[in-house]
Amino acid sequence: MAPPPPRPPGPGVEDPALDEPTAPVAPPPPKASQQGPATVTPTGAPTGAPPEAMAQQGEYLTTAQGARLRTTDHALKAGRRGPVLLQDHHLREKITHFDHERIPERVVHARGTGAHGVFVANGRAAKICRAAFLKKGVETPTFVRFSTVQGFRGSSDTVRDTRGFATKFYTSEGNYDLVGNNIPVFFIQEGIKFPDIVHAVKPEPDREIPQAQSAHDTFWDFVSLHTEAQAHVAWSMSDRAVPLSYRMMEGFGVHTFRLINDAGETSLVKFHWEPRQGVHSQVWEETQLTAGNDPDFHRRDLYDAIDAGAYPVWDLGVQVMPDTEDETFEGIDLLDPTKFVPEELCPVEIIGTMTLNRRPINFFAEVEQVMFNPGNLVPGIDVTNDPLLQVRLFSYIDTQITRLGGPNFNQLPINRAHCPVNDMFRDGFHQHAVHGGVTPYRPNSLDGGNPAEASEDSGAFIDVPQPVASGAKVRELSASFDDHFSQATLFVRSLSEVEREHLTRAYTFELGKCYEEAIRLRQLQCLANIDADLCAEVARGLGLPAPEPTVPPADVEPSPALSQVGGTWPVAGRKVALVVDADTDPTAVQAAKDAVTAAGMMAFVMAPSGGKLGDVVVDRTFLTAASIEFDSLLVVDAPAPAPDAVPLFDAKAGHARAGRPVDPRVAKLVAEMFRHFKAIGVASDATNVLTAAGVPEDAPGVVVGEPAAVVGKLAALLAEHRVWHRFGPVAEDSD
Ligand code: HDE
Repeated sequence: MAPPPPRPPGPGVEDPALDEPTAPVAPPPPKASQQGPATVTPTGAPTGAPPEAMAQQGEYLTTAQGARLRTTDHALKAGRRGPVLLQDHHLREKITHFDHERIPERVVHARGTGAHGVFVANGRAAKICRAAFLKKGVETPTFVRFSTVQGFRGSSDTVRDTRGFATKFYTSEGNYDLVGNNIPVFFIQEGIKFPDIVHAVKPEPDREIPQAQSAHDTFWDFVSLHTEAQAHVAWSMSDRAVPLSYRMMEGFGVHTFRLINDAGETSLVKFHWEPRQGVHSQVWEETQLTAGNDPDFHRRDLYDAIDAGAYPVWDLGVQVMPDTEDETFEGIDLLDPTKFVPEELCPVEIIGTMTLNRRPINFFAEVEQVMFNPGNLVPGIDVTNDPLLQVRLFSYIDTQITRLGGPNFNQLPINRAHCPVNDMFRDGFHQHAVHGGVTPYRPNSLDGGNPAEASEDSGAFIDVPQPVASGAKVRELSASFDDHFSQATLFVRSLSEVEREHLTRAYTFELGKCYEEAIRLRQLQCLANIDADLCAEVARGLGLPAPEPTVPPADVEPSPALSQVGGTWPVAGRKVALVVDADTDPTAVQAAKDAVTAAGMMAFVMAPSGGKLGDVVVDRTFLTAASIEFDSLLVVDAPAPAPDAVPLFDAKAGHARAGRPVDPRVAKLVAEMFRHFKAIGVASDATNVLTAAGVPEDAPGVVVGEPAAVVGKLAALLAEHRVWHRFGPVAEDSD
């Protein structure tokens, strides 16, 4: 029988737990890789304190006022067994602060991940743009936040959605924000419709479901009624909306911007971020398994890669188009954000490179509190009259007033400019600056005339004096905005066969989740106007008739640059699982690991249980790892079933096929990776895992041999991302 718990000390008896104060310990220094942005006051003066001094200071626990505390574990009570006293000021400050820890999440793009980086300009933009940070060799600190759009802050990373790609450049002329997406077109042409599309895609208001999904009636109701959304919808149904990682996404500024050079000449540009890692996606079943296995998959992937030194790199490019009076290029209205410019018509010129090399010290302080604003511009970059962009210029400041609790959000360390700021804004909630002087107005005589107004020569931001069209005030758009289908057609016809198959399934899946037949029929009508074959295939899947087009599908030239399939990419940073058994020879494991690392990839040793094999650390166990985590797999040794070690898995199921029995979790792992088109390597004497998984030894992308030799072949397969021809010319992912 267990001994009775000790009695609490009686009245007047000292509690021994309170007798021993804890020994003083210095706050942990920030890791070298986690230094915050330079700390300056909002007037540009150094604070004199390093970033970490803004947080924990000294060795002792204190109140918010700095008084050292005797304990933070016991409230002040009227006697040991008595009520808690209102007098306990520390209890009240602690609970009050906790009560207010949460801030409103972003109304869109609530779920996100951020990292610090550096941008280095190659100077090629200097001929079109006067911005200092684009001059050759200039290095500019950056902070990037990637996000999903529709889900809540706690939603899963791998849902079908557009991804945000927002970059803050801390330039010497002020902060420049490029607040883009991973899809180059947008759902709506006018910002005034933004609340409507967001209401339509967010969980339906009666039951607040589904979470982070577009596969529901209100979304498809909206996009089939507002047919301008159809181009973006086509991208959203493609593999672009299920990226494998944030590292493997393109970014687009979406809108057309106006650049101005030192000679005062202007041009119209579209911004592109091109990942050196390639543009890669998950397959549909993989996204769904990931949402359950690791909802933080993209966040973890980014931080794991940075920690491993596999820093992701993007080239920044521009499509440069002449600034003509009608603001069109090759018949494309450059003010219409539902249109993109194919790279074949206007190539992307690379103007610099960004490397993300540092993760945040504190997620809330940096990723949650960072604010982006398309109106944060620097001399040389200006906006156009795109009616979506114009509304964004209002929204992003406005939303922070609620989200960050007042107008002083620019003073937060992550949002501060790294150049001097002298703005005459004063007071307001959460004012951090102690502004000197008496004249937050100008001109003034009392503060010696400070601050002065800059001229163009001293670096002033000058709005491009673009002529404004005269005419009546109207709530209308020009006729060129009426074409709602041709770019959807262009996108659909530019996909490879396997991508097209994924697209068809996505439409069929999403519309199949709608309850209202009228909505499905209306969207089929839109598909008929985009591409008759696509419409017929989706209609067949839905069991509905394919309608005739109301507008004949456009006769468009495909843009091969839009396909993600058919090239080769660097394999640096790709993840390979090394499957071993509890008694595998550690020398063989180390050799396989060395071969993977030498090829520039990341190796994860996966064994039946944790610990070490000889000197080799086990990174994952069969219980904790899942196929979705890895790009490829190498079975160094076939693990036998170990029923005692797998209490959460039915060890009797799954390994009863021919051959030596195999741990069923490994058979499942191999089967999933095979279905997901991933390259699989197997040691010559471990082919029974293939038998157990039902995978033919001679299937495409399955390599059998000595582990070290297999690694080279896996790397070559991985360079093409997936073995798309595994199931024949048209891919069969399993959904
Ligand atoms: Fe946004 N958008 N947006 N958006 N957006 C926000 O700003 C808005 C649009 C984008 O990581 C909000 O601070 C309107 C296009 C990104 O913090 C909000 C319109 C594009 C992010 C807002 C658009 C974007 C946001 C929510 C139509 C691609 C995440 C919180 C006129 C070019 C930024 C916030 C981050 C965030 C409004 C359209 C990209 C409410 C009104 C087009 C990447 O202000």
